[in-house]
Amino acid sequence: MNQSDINELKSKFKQAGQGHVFDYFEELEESAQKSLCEQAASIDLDELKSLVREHLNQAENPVKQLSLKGLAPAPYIKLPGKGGSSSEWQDAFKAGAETISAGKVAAFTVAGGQGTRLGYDGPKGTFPVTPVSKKTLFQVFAEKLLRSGRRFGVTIPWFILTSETNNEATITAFQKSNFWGLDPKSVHFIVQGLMPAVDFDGKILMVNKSKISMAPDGHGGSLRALVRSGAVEKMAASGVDCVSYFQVDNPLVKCIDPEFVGFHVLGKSKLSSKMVPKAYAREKVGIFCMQEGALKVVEYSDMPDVMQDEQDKNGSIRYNAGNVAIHLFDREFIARVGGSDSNAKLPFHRANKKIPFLNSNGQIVEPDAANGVKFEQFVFDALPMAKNPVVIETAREDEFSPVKNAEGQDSPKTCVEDQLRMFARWLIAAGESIKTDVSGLPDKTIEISPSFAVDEADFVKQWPFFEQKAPIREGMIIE
Ligand code: UD2
Repeated sequence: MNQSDINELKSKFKQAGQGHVFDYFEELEESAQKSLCEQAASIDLDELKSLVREHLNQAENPVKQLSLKGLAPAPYIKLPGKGGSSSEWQDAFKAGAETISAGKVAAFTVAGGQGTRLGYDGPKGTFPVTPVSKKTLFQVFAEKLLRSGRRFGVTIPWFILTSETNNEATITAFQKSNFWGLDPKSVHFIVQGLMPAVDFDGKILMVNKSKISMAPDGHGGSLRALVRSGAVEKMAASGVDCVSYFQVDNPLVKCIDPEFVGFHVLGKSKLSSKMVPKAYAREKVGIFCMQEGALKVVEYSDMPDVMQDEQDKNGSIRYNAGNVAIHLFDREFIARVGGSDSNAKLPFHRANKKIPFLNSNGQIVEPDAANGVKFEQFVFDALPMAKNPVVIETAREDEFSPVKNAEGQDSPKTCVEDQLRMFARWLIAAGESIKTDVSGLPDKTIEISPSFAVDEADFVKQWPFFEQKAPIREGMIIE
């Protein structure tokens, strides 16, 4: 950046009422000046201005309450054992298997989050999760993709969303482990975008004299990151039409699920999703709903308690379809929502946070209470823009056990136990006997490697080829 570019940048910030960003510019060393300019240049001031107007100028724009008008539970395709049609699921498997075998499906993991709740220092994907060999989340996904690739005779491309803070550490973890046997050329890291944090008057917060306070733009930002990074073009060039999206925190997820792909393709859907029936009425998950003919996810916090507690005529929870953040995106739809269509942008949500900042006396302040706002996009806000959205049911015990908290619910302990129960079910389905308690937890700590089998049906097929079967013993790893 030459001097005239710098002057132009400064004046743009001044005009936008954000001139304070450069208050200490003259006293900075050249390298710090350079990095501040780079940070500043990455900010879309027009976008920020409209966000501040929409979210912070309450006099002009009072907080919009979610309209509940016409809200109804979303329809979904039920599992065969729960009222769905077996033949429909078989047709879906066939269509999905064909699509995957044709190389049209890529995996996409969002792993840009900060993982603060887990209290783990490092990219969440490097957190060990399996019961015996303590494989990390990334290794579990890598092995699932290897196995699915072998099953369908293709190499499945894998796109991983990282953030500026964890990108390098993520890549290092992959390199150290030789990509767990994946072809490094099939793995693509994408750094997600950042948004500036602002105070309650809409002024950009500074971390120090040379650094703007920026935060990842939410998992919804993954769509524009896929476009901006050229990943969508890469997908198009290699014939990928369908992107299997999942979060880094859930090792149970079927990264590549033929039935899900089949329903998506047969339904000509632009964006498909999986639901699990809520565990209890006020479970803290987003809920799939219909409104004015469009599918959407309503966050539990936006849904009044009475509505969350509503029951249908059978006495079941009426708003039952919990969002587990597993989706299939049509590639062209990503291109539209992530870039080319200015009428199809994801909205930003406001989150009030405690954000350390540089005050007007040039001192760094650690606030005791929320003092500022971060802006994030949510991926499920793309749903109302998607044609023919499909929602299918999945069983919680087979596909959803995220690691979110250090203890209690959704913790490493619950996740290990859920994996053990699932492995026991697979062994029992394959004809083995294994002792379990009433919750299905086996009396032995065992592990089935994802490179051996990715789901129950796959396991039942593979099991006859496993040589040292009996007895099922403590610490056994089936791989
Ligand atoms: C999300 C959903 C919730 C439910 C749940 C299922 C929201 C607001 N809520 O809750 O409805 O579906 O997941 O597990 O989404 N991430 C990024 N970049 C970011 C922020 C997040 O990549 O800027 C990734 C993060 O690494 C993780 C995922 O997105 O893989 C979810 O993020 P979270 O832990 O903030 O979402 P959570 O658990 O509050």
